Amino acid sequence: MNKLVYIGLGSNMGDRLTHIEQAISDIKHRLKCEILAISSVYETSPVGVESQPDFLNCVCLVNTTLDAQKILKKLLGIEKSHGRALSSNISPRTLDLDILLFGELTVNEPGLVIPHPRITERAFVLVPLAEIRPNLTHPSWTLTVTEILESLTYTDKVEKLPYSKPYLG
Ligand code: PH2
Ligand code: MG
Ligand code: MG
Repeated sequence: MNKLVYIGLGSNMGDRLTHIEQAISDIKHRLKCEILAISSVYETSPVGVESQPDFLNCVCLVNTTLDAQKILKKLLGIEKSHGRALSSNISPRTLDLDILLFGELTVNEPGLVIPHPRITERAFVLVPLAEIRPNLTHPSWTLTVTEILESLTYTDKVEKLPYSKPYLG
């Protein structure tokens, strides 16, 4: 069964833009999936972690037949190939790949919770998501992604890189 999967990408270490751009290509090839949309790349202030460099974040939407655990495994493999150390979840990272949504499914397994539990409170995820799919919703949400974003009060920086454009298919 084909599934629409939203993947969040983040980098705040090394050549951030190269990590993000290369990761999109890695996702396409290693997941053997079709990429349906890619948001612009945003520079964002770090949320929930102290004294770290700004992140670059974006979101991509893919069409895949793989199951969630297989995708997770492949995404972890891509993170590793970008030199990500698995030591700590709160230190700067060359590349972080998170499954945000997996079709309309809800998954609650060790190491994998979908929808990603903090999507609805993170502007650095909601802004790029709303850019590519403004009317997106999920059975566990009562609002669309645009409505969630509009109801969120945030002061964190989420700034589109000036030359960055979305790919909308
Ligand atoms: N990821 C985190 C913690 N904080 N802040 C921003 N701006 N962007 C991220 O990708 C991010 C974060 C943990 O994965
Ligand atoms: Mg993350
Ligand atoms: Mg992660």
